[in-house]
Amino acid sequence: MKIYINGKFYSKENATVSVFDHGFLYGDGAFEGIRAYDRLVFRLDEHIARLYETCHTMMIKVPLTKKEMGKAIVSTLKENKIENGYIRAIVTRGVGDLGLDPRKCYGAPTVIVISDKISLYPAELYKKGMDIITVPTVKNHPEALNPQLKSLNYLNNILAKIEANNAGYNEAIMMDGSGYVGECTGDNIVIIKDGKLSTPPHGRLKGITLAAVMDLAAKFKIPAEERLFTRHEVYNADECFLTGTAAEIIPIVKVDGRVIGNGKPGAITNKLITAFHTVTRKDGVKY
Ligand code: PXG
Repeated sequence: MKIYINGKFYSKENATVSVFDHGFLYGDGAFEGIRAYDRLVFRLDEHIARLYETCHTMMIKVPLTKKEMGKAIVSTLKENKIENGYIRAIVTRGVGDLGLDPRKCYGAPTVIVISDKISLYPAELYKKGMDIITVPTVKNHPEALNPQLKSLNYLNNILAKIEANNAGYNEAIMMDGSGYVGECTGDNIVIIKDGKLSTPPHGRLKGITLAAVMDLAAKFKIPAEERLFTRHEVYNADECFLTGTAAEIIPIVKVDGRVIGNGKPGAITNKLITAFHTVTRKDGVKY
């Protein structure tokens, strides 16, 4: 495996950063998870735009243009001969001293691109559907940490994941501070009731997979809305699924012990999954 760091490729063993890098010391950095299917990078421009927006708010000046970042991502895929896989692009504040003051980071931001193969959940769950729970850890208040910031600091989500894992589950639904459904630890959530899709309007990452699913829903003339909903509505939905670059689309068949619909992945969910598989192998940046 070859890993891109600041314009050069390193073997996995030699791909290291300084312990003084603020990405390591404080989670002071940004990242993106991206997927490639049959040598097509899915929604590359959207991922790069989101990475640069996070860096802009964090006041990290990415030392590459967006075009150069796209080239770095594609060259990492080529270097590793990956035709179908996952890409992690990371930009950190760079090397500084032991204080958190970003002005003390004297080096340029660190840019890292890793490409590998991952499947987030066991393969059979994509067919059977997954059983998940809600957890006590609520999402960070959006005015404390905006959910659009895909920063290297994922502790809020990791704590929720630990709660799910401790209870014997793979994934957790996190509520927002008002008790409405927010999102999962690394995925957006969609419920379907009477043929209509609903996803929370705010307090969650504007997922690129979710946007692709909403485009497909529009194409199929399936009504969709962004609105607040509660746990009760999740329990009583006809169908439910999660979306994310790492997770792709995974059906949810039970939440907190309540069976969703008939306990099997629903017809609309399956239709969207099939269409998503087609679109990801058709649209994208070719390499
Ligand atoms: N919400 C959150 C909190 C995320 O981190 C998504 C939604 C889905 O967004 P996209 O744009 O990918 O459809 C994410 C992204 C993991 C992992 O290991 C998950 C993400 C990123 C990195 C790792 O579960 N999810």
